[in-house]
Amino acid sequence: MRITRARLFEVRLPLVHRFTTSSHAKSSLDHILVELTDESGATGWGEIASPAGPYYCSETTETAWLTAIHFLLPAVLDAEWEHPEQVDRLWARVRGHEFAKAGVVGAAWDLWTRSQGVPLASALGGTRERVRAGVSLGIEATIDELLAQVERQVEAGYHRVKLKISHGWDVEPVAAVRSAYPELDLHVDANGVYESDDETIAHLGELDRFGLTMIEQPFAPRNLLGSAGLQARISTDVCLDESVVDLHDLELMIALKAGRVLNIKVSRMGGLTVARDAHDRAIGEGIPVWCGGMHEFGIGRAANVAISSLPGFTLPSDVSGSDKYYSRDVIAPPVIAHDGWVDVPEAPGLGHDVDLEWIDANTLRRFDSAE
Ligand code: OSB
Ligand code: MG
Repeated sequence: MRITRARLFEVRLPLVHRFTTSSHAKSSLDHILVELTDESGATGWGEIASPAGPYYCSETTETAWLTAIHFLLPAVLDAEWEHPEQVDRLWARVRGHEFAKAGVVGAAWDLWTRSQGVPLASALGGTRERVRAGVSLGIEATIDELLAQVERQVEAGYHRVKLKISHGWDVEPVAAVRSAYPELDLHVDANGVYESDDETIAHLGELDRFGLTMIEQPFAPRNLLGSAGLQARISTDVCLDESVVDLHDLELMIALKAGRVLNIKVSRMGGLTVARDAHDRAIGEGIPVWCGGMHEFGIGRAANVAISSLPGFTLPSDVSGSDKYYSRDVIAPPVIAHDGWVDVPEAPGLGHDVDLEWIDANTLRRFDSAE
């Protein structure tokens, strides 16, 4: 297969509900959609879901835009490959920029699976017909507002609720949600905001009494030793997100016992191929995995549904329906959750049509390798 043309669309969609994490707040998102065309004229789509600012990781929309145009697309244009697994090798010399890589390799997987007439999920090794969805709730202004959000998502049938925590917004909101929902599958995500000193470790240990499914990314991304220290002292499972961007990080997590659960984000790990390999490795170690989200538009969201259909994704993934975040998505039909379940499409590729008209109407800037 040979890519003859690549287009990028930087698209802005407003969020239905403002989202606040330990580092920042946002009410609309700008993601870059990648369209690759092969010599037959067939197309495939991927999504670069980088946040705008360098707060989750060092990438930004701007760095992804430039990296894709100057380094990734030139590496794939006119190169010959047989299988999307070979695409990462084309840019083996490019360090980092996982979100940008994930968008381009995602388009290659969609294009290739469409051309083979197979669903993306089964090409990746997926075995489930539907996947279990959970939701992630941001930091709210008050505990009452948080409880209202939890109520809405539990009523919608979601199987797990994750709460963002930070300094001054941790034990109290968790206690309130737990007392209102004693049986809820509940977990927390700190996005690396805490220091791994003894006092903080003791403070996080207070969360043990709430029976949380996990505490996600308590410390800074490179602080795997701190995470191992916490895991040794608390009974709740520690889950890593930002700390694991490649397979070497995963080996480090395993060797150091830095956590017992892995959040596999397709974007953070540089795309579907690495995400699948991380899943295979984690299964071999008995580490349960789930797919984390980056508030993807439908293209990235459909890729998350596909990877979540692999057998090791035994915990609910961040694959809530498009409607939780966007009033109209860039794919048709949108991703839909029924009672907290999302069906894995049987149609080839991502299994959704791209809504070019809506993409066009919301595009801030574009790039076309043919121009
Ligand atoms: O850590 O999981 C995270 C969103 C932006 C940055 C980091 C994270 C998140 C989410 C999104 O929690 C959840 C979703 O996409 O459903
Ligand atoms: Mg996280």
